[in-house]
Amino acid sequence: MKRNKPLRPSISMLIGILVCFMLAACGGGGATVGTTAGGCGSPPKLAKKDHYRVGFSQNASNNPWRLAETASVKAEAQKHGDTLVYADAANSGDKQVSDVQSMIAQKVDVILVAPTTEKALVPAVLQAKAACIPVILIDRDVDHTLAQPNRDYVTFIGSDFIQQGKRVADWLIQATHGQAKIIELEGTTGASPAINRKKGFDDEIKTAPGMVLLASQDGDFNRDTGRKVMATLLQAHPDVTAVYAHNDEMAIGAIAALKAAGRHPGKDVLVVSIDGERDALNAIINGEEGTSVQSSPFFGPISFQTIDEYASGQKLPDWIVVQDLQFTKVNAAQNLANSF
Ligand code: GYE
Repeated sequence: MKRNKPLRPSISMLIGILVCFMLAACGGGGATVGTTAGGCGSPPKLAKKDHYRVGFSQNASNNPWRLAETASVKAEAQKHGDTLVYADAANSGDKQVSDVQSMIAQKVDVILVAPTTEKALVPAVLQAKAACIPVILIDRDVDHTLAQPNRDYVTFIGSDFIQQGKRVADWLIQATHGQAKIIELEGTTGASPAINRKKGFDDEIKTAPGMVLLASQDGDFNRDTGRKVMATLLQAHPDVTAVYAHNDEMAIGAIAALKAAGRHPGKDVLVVSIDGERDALNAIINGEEGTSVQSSPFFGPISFQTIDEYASGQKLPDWIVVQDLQFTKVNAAQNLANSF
């Protein structure tokens, strides 16, 4: 009897600790668990080590851009002697959340996430924080009203998508002397590049009254979806003179749809897009595409450099901006060798 008394508080303490841990691991407590119970920093700190176990949650692998990004991250991990825990979410936000949860359960040191959409990955980002694991977002960002850099995650490394859209619009305004009837093929609804490439382009063409947006529809950043959406929109808008696709894959799909309908891409319909993949550079060289603004997929070196800087205690900016080139007839051929 006497011995039981002092034991009781420690059992309940143990249970308390266990519940806390479960909440943290399952993310039931969201951000508050990380900031109050965790005490590991906001965002969580990263202890300096010679080698890390790095999680990389990729959102899909069904196009050259994604494959190039994955290859870049894997190669750099190997170069650093780090262990990469890799998962491909196959375009599913739900799967990507559980991929990140699995990395949390495996207690990796740091997680690189390329989020499907701005909202879907927020719970996973907050759960990693609660479990004291720093997250670095690469290539796509999350919604800042729900999770913030330098608080819930370390930083976002990626291109300026608004600027990309604006650069495409500027090229098109010049090439058409400010007169075009445009179909826009949007990237995956809710993905940060889709939201911001639309904003950058749409805002810029408003500065030229002759630039008319006939239709704008989701093509899911996918070649065949782009082709199908283009074929449908072409029937409703046969007067189209320009196509703006949020990525090269959809542009290549649109070119196929235009040709199938007896149109002449590059002549009666100008096609412009973003990414700089090999097929688009070849389409520029053969005259079927006008321009592609680069969106570099080579995130390996910058991601692992950022991990090292963060572990050294360096204060990082909210956004590490990737600088992009622009490809036209002038430089497409000379950039083929570095394309993907
Ligand atoms: O442009 C596209 C890919 O998130 C920046 O996603 C990336 C975009 C890229 O599917 O091709």
